[in-house]
Amino acid sequence: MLTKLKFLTAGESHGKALVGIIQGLPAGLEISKEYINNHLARRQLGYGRGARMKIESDSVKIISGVRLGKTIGSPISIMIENKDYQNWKDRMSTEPSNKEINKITLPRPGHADLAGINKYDFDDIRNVIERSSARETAMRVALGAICMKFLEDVNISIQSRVSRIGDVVDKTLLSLKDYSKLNQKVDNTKFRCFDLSLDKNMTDVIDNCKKRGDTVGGDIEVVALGLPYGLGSYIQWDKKLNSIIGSLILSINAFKSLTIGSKNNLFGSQYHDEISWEENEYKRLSNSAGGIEGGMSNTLPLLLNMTMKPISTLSSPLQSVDIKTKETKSAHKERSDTCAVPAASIICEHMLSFALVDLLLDKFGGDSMKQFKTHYKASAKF
Ligand code: EPS
Repeated sequence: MLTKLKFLTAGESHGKALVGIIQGLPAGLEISKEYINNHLARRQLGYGRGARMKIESDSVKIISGVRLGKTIGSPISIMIENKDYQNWKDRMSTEPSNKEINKITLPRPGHADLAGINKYDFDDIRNVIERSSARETAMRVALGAICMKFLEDVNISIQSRVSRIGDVVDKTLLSLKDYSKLNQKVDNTKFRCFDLSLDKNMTDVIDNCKKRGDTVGGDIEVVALGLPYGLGSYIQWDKKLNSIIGSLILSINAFKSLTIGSKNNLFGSQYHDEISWEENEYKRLSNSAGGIEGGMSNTLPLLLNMTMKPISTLSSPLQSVDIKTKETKSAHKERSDTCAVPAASIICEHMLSFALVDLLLDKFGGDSMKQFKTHYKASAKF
């Protein structure tokens, strides 16, 4: 449902590399591989991740679309090499092989395995595992980082926090000031959780899960600040800001729900955000709508809450059936994460960045950053 931007990712989890292309960004946006790498490093953090993050130090190669540190309007293509490929060369060879390669035949409940082999007529679940792995989200963050730079240049910021791991909930309600410095506060902490006193309980949840061979999910809050009136539209279903954001966020691996604004929607009189006129501008007495009314941004902070289910690869596996023999057996197990909720909060930020840049370009236009900024300055309303 993006209309100005197009982006694609490719690459298997243990293949040679992840590859990404984004098209539609204006010329003249300053971007560097160091800037993108800083965003990638944030996705690699968080307590509860598996050994893979110790192998990889995700770093991008810019192949095209950028010249002398600035975008030139052509498709931007980038690549992240998988260091772990060195350990998978035979199993992940793109050439036919005479070597004996073990097939994976025990689908993991909750993963793409069972539906995937039936859909594509595979007899080896490895073919499904490789692309359905959340490894692919590294490329989404890398491409999204370029959009983040665009947003930064027009004073729009996206921040996030983890608000639940398992049954440990951070109930802190954040003020506008808290939101504006959220990443500064939570980046480089163990869980990206605002209330640092919950670190011990969250650590215990993950350590206990790991001991049991289990996994655990959680909740994430993402906020965007500095949006003008009117990103998105009420005129058609696919133009609504909420539907565009929904399709991007719910495409993230293991994401099961998204709420925009308040969940407390029993009575209209309590829910809706009353309007006042102060100091020559409209103000709101609350923000239950989470910054979206009628499918459009209304200048208030965009507030998103999402739930990530527990990861489906368990080291004490659940019941499954061998796809070859039809015997009841334990599901396949392999290295994975106990919890990836902190990393997922970074992925959410970057998925949101595609939606916001697309809608900014849709509303204000421009083939160069200079044109875009001129249009934005002249007509954006706050
Ligand atoms: C991931 C890399 C993967 C997993 C995780 C995400 O590495 P590996 O499979 O080599 O251990 O840690 O993938 C999953 C959670 C999944 O369900 O596939 C990454 O780079 O984020």
